[in-house]
Amino acid sequence: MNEVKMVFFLKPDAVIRRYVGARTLKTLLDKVDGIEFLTFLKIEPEKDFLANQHYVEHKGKFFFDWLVDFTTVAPIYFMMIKATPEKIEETRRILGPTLVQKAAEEAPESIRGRYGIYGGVNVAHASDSEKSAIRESNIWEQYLLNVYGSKLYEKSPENIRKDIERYVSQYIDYPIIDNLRYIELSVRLEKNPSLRTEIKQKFIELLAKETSEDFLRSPNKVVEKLAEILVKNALLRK
Ligand code: FUP
Repeated sequence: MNEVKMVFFLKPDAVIRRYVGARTLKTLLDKVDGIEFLTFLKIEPEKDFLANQHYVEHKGKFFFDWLVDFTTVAPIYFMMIKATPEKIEETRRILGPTLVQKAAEEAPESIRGRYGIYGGVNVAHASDSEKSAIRESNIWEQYLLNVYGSKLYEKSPENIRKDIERYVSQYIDYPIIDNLRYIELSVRLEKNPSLRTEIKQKFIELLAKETSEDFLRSPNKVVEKLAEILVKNALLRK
C-alpha cells in the first residue's frame, strides 16, 4: 500500500513575518512525535493551480478570489509530510481552527490562535483529514513533478529536517508584533472603511518590523501587497 502524505505549507503571512514561520516550523519539529518531511520547498504556485485544484472546493464563496490572491502574494514554504491519521489530527490540533478569532477563543495556544493576523490570514495550511491528505498530496505531487521532475524527492528526510532546522535558527530570533495589534487594526478598519489608507500604512510599518531585508527590498513589493491583502481581508467580512 502507498504511504499517505499530507500537505503543509507556510502561507505568505508566516513567510513575511519571519518569526511566525520559524516558530510554526519549530513547533512541528518539537511537538509532532517522529514527524518526517519529504519536501521543504520555497515556491510561488500559480493562481490557476490554486484556484482550479488546491482550493477548488471554495470556488464561488465570498472569500475565494481573496484567498487565491493571498496565497500568491509572496512565496510559500511547501512541505509534504509522511502522514498517519494520528499525525494529521495532531498537526491540525497544533495549527488550530481555520478562522483566527475562533482559534484565539477556542484554542489560544494553537499556532493560528497565537500568530494568526485576522480572519483567514491564518499562518499555514495543513491537510485536515486522511481523504484531503490523499487528494492534496496527489495534486501537489503532479504539479511539482512538472517543475522538479525526479528531483522532487531527491533529498533524504534527515537532510530535509536539517534544512528546516536551519530555517528555524535563521529566523527564530526575529522581532514579532503582538497579533492583538493586527486584530485591533483589522477590527477598526472593519468598522471604519474610510480609514483604509491610514491602516494600510500601519500594516506596512508593522510588517516591515517583522520581515527581512530581502522582502523589504523586493522589487515586487511583497510587504505592501500583503498589507493590501490584510486591508481586503478586514473589509471582506463586512
Ligand atoms: P483550513 O483547512 O483550516 O485551511 O480551512 P478551509 O479549507 O475551510 O479554508 C481554506 C482557507 O480559506 C482558510 F485557510 C482561510 C480561508 N477562509 C476565509 O478566508 N474565510 C472563511 O470564512 C473560510 C475560509
